[in-house]
Amino acid sequence: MTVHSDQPFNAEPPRAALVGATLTPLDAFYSRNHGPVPEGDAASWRLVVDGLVETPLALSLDDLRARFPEATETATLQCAGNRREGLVAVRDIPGEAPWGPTATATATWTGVRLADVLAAAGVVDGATDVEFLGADLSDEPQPPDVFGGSVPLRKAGMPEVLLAWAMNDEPLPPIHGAPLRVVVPGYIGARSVKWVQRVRVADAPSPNFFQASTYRLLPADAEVTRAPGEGVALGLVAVNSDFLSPDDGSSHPAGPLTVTGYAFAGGDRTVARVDVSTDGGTSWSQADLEEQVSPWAWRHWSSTVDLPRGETELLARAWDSSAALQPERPEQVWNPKGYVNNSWARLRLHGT
Ligand SMILES: Nc1nc2c(c(=O)[nH]1)N[C@H]1C(S)=C(S)[C@@H](COP(=O)(O)O)O[C@H]1N2
Ligand SMILES: [Mo]
Repeated sequence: MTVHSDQPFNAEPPRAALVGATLTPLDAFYSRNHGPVPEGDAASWRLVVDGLVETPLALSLDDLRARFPEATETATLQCAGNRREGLVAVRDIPGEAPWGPTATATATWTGVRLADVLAAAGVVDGATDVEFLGADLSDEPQPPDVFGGSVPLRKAGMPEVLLAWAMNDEPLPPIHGAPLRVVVPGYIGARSVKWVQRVRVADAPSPNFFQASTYRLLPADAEVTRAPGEGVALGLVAVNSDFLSPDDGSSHPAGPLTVTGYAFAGGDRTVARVDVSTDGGTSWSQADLEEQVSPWAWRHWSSTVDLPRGETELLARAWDSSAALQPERPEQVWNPKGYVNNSWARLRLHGT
């Protein structure tokens, strides 16, 4: 793992660790934290559901298992900071980790549907948003506060949104949010709140720092003030892709070479096509896409290219099911906090 920081723990695997597995092994799943992993014991833990509901609830894990049907979804998480290093190369982004292309991963999540829990509490008229609050205290906001965020009520009520206690059929590891985390497929990773202890139904987006002040896309010329409400709140993940193998900067005999990667599109879009170029985008060949295992999952792809002798920069670009194409250059998408670098993937190879 490349460890971007120890405290809080932020790490991503080498590209090679993601090759060949649509479901990411837990030891290769990136970890993104804004505070320390909270201590707590699962027996006394309760999920509070309150706000604009008829009947506020306080549910133990046993209550959740007993009162609601179990549900499973395969979904990709992607951090809004994934591939930030490509933006840092354009212009420095102080205070933000230069994540590579592997702050994204896919798991099969098991728990209960948030919609079922909201129905049990009874959402009242006038509700528009559902806020999730974790148990971890971050010192990024001043004064320090728990990590949180929200999604629109219409998304929260969709069957794919889970309160999950298992990941790839294993108990959810503490670093990934045990005893319970939210999983919001199609949205930036930040909305999938870990160690969730409160679900609050509201008539506005969450005022939590991580919704109101960060995870917002500011125009390139904006100053980072962290004043609430600036820029555009990130939600749906834009179409993106990158290479997984071979390694960036590696040498290979000139001639046929198989390259692999992933592509992902959020919202309710899926990946429709991936192209690879070895000549700077003059010509492209269509990559072979792996099966779509779930509407909420990435697709891995592979392509056998003819590697020229000498230094070559391979390019990859993906289209989603709305026919949106990744933008070409990181300069076009640079923003002061370094979110959502979905410019074309680039891989430097040396043909010998
Ligand atoms: N409570 C809590 N939930 C959180 C975070 C956090 O710091 N605290 N980080 C978020 C971010 S920014 C991302 S990208 C995902 C990462 O999930 P993972 O660490 O399980 O990969 O969790 C999200 N949920
Ligand atoms: Mo994130």
